[in-house]
Amino acid sequence: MNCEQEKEEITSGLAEAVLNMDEKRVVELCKKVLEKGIDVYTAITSGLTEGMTISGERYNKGQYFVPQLILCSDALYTGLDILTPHLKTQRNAVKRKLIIGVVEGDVHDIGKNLVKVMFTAAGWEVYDLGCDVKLERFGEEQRKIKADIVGLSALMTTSMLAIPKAIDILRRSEPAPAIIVGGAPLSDQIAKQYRADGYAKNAVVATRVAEKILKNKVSQ
Ligand code: B1M
Repeated sequence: MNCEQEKEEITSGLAEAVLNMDEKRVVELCKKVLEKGIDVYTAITSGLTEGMTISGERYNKGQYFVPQLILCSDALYTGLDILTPHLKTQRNAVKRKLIIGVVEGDVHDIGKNLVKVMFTAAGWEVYDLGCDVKLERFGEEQRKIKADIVGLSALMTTSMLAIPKAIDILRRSEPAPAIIVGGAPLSDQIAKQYRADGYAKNAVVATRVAEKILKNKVSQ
């Protein structure tokens, strides 16, 4: 087996191990990622995250149930705990600040946690408010932290209705941040309708969306 094949096998093995709820295997493979100098970012995005995404799809199809999802997420977090400290963090001259949280009524925080990992790797200072965050809190934290961007996450068609309300609160806060939104029921179109500054389909593109918004702000 050549080196590329081996890297590919370890990465897809990570996805499989998350999907199979196999924490022991996740630990073994994460150690291999580090030993063999495999890109940690790829191992997280194409390995661990991919496994969690497929487990969600299995749930949608009625192939997995809540207990399996919880075990899959345990395996995902075990892997993130090992790999995240080794993620190459970009050193930026100016540290951008992000506040992120899942809106009230919603406890789905796996996606939000992955978005947080990506912003941390991109050199941002991240303030994580957690999940089921009372909407007023976004405004209160913004007044204290003065973030460049606030990220709002929602995973349900019911909880996403809180997003435009959170946006109203944030628009009235001083200084008003740029706002990005994400989560499975959202789309570019809904984000525009809610008057967010940007929408990110997944954790990988989220940092790019944020950087682009800030660049456009400067050039305006
Ligand atoms: Co629930 N759940 N769940 N759930 N759950 C969904 C969302 C659902 C679609 C399942 C279904 O019915 N098919 C459905 C919502 C239906 C709707 O829209 N109305 C649902 C439901 C109904 C519920 C409960 C109400 C079930 C019940 O109790 N009857 C309950 C809700 C509790 C509550 O929130 N008040 C509930 C509970 C749970 C668990 C606790 C068991 C668990 C969550 C564990 C946790 O997060 N700590 C869970 C899970 C795991 C899911 C599914 C299966 C998977 C979600 C996930 O983690 N995906 C989900 C169905 C599905 O999506 N397939 C479902 C993997 C993750 C990597 O992807 O979260 O999409 P995702 O994040 C992506 C992108 O969306 C994006 O980037 C991430 C990474 O690439 N992204 C952002 C997310 N946030 C972003 C923010 C950004 C940018 C990008 O910028 C700010």
